Amino acid sequence: MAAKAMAASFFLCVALAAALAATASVGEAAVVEHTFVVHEMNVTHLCNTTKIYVVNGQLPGPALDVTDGDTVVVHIVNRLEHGLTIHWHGVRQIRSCWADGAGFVTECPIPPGGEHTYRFNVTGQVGTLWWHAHVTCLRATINGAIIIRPKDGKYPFPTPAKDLPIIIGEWWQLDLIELDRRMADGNFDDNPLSATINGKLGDLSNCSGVPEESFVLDVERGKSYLLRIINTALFSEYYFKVAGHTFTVVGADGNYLTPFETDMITVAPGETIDVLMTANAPPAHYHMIALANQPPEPDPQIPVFISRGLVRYAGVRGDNNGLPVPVPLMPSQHNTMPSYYFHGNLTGLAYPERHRVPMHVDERFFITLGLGSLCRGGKKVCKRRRSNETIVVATMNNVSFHHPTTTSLLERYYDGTGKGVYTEDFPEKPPHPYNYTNRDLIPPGPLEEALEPTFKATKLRRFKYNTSVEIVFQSTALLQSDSNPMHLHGYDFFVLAQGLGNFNPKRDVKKFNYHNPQLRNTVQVPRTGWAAVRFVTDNPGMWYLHCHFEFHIVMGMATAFIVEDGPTPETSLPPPPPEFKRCGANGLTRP
Ligand SMILES: *[C@@H]1O[C@H](CO)[C@@H](O)[C@H](O)[C@H]1NC(C)=O
Ligand SMILES: *[C@@H]1O[C@H](CO)[C@@H](O)[C@H](O)[C@H]1NC(C)=O
Ligand SMILES: *[C@@H]1O[C@H](CO)[C@@H](O)[C@H](O)[C@H]1NC(C)=O
Ligand SMILES: *[C@@H]1O[C@H](CO)[C@@H](O)[C@H](O)[C@H]1NC(C)=O
Ligand SMILES: *[C@@H]1O[C@H](CO)[C@@H](O)[C@H](O)[C@H]1NC(C)=O
Ligand SMILES: *[C@@H]1O[C@H](CO)[C@@H](O)[C@H](O)[C@H]1NC(C)=O
Ligand SMILES: *[C@@H]1O[C@H](CO)[C@@H](O)[C@H](O)[C@H]1NC(C)=O
Ligand SMILES: *[C@@H]1O[C@H](CO)[C@@H](O)[C@H](O)[C@H]1NC(C)=O
Ligand SMILES: *[C@@H]1O[C@H](CO)[C@@H](O)[C@H](O)[C@H]1NC(C)=O
Ligand SMILES: [Cu+2]
Repeated sequence: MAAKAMAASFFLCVALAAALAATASVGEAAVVEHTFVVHEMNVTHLCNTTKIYVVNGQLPGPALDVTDGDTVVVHIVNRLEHGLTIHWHGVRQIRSCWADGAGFVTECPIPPGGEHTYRFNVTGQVGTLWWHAHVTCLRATINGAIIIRPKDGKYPFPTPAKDLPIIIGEWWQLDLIELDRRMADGNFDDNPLSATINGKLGDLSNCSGVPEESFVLDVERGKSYLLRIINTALFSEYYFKVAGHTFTVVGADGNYLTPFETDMITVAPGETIDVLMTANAPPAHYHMIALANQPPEPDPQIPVFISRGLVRYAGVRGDNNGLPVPVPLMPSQHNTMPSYYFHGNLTGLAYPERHRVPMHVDERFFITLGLGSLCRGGKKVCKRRRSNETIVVATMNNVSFHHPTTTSLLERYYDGTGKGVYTEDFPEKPPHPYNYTNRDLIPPGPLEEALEPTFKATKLRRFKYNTSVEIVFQSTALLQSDSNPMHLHGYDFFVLAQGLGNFNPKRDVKKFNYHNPQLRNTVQVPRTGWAAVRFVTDNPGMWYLHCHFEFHIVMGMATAFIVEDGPTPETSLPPPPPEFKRCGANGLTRP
């Protein structure tokens, strides 16, 4: 009975939410207001009914459709028995760090039954970003697109007939809160069942021969479509292709790119890629495929994750006029080079106020990304090399980030009570150099034993306002040879260069692109390779920096940057807004 009453009031709320999704004009800029009710929902896939967590009954969740300069107000109603925050991925949040929604970094989770309002401006960005839950695994189903349209309505490319998000994700049968618990306990053996495109598993997945529904994109011959491709997966980078068609890449992470023609795009978790696709093939049906890539053995292997959808031309019979539907030829899932080349071909489209690469560097970081291990049960000595006596963790410069669980770093910093919670000594380089990309570091190689012991700590780094920071991220082969999509909150950085093997300043600095580098919030650091980025600390606050592979976050591949206030109110973080709920409000801080 209680459940029934809950359900009734819930539906009322969803109706209310729909009614509240309103846009009100304030001078030129608008206020875009939404209510997101986060709730449980039963969904059946592959003959199994599973409880999932969604916003307003939608999977993927509702898109925020805004114009550069708008104010966004989102009221969150948490109907879960679990805490969560919502992060506005890629939104620069200039002087609004309080609204960043990074759990335990900028705020404590909204407790079960709790509510919270996020209010922020979208300024100087255009293209595609996205929003997602930021308390661990919930983001697999609690996510949606943020579409930012240009102020003057003009694109630096022919205006598409239509634009739509293409959200590549994963279908998890395992309860996501259970997955969370298992990962926190050092168990990383769980896998999703399938890839998804806009929530659909696609017809390559079936149960007792009944295929799953496929995502269908209906097109008209001669028209062009802006596909806003977003990878929301917890685990994998994806290759995406449509048979018989090519793409013009025009943007990424809410910034324009120099148009680039390709027949395949690659998208890592956290990245967005905007492409134009013109329906210029003979009218027919064409398959689209999203395929997860992964390093080959001896890296631990995951199953093949694939979702197949359809591009369907108007006027073609449902059975494709009796003809076979062309399928795109995909690279081997073990070949990660197409990702390397794809990212290597992206450059920024210069627009004056945002494309000034800082030519001097005040602080320089070289950050290794890899795995390490701790002895179970707090022991000092144990058998290493992926033995069951260890817990595998992830590190940056040999520090595995310890996430606070009852407090937020921003509040501690703002209140001046950070002592005992964090230190400000995140190292600018690894403690001692080694051959980072030596494949013999992958078990059962002989070399990892001495390097894998590590430790957990909440080590941050503090910057003065207006510091020019350079970071070279180095993916290592320590215990595994994954790539690492590194995401910085509150900033876009210039991606100056990438390379394979170990970064060598003598050789590689020459390759830096100061002319038209891409501006990104996420950089895919290639497998056993490196990427160099630069940014200026012009946004005060507490900014999470982490790998966007969920298991790497949970394992500790993270830190946070404190950016101090500048000299004026316009360069300082204002006090928390009135609607901000401090940790401990409602007596609930934990999920
Ligand atoms: C989902 O199914 C379970 C088991 O049948 C049921 O107890 C629960 O109330 C359902 N939840 C929702 C939100 O419908
Ligand atoms: C958003 O912009 C408006 C107009 O410039 C400003 O008054 C307001 O304080 C900004 N809000 C936030 C949350 O930054
Ligand atoms: C259905 O999914 C649950 C996990 O949510 C799993 O325990 C169970 O084995 C699955 N059943 C089948 C028939 O696959
Ligand atoms: C169902 O899936 C199985 C295993 O993936 C596959 O071998 C089989 O061909 C599929 N059947 C249909 C009708 O798609
Ligand atoms: C661009 O892509 C092509 C084709 O994959 C590749 O040969 C080339 O090396 C790439 N360029 C860069 C700079 O990565
Ligand atoms: C570790 O594995 C060994 C051999 O497979 C087994 O005997 C032992 O019980 C395991 N220890 C733990 C703590 O799981
Ligand atoms: C580092 O390891 C790589 C891959 O195993 C190897 O090709 C390279 O020669 C090594 N470099 C040095 C300096 O030993
Ligand atoms: C990390 O530090 C530990 C000591 O705390 C050391 O044993 C290990 O070799 C270091 N690993 C790396 C990759 O630097
Ligand atoms: C930031 O620093 C640069 C030089 O490093 C200086 O030219 C500029 O005026 C500074 N900007 C602000 C807002 O302090
Ligand atoms: Cu990573």
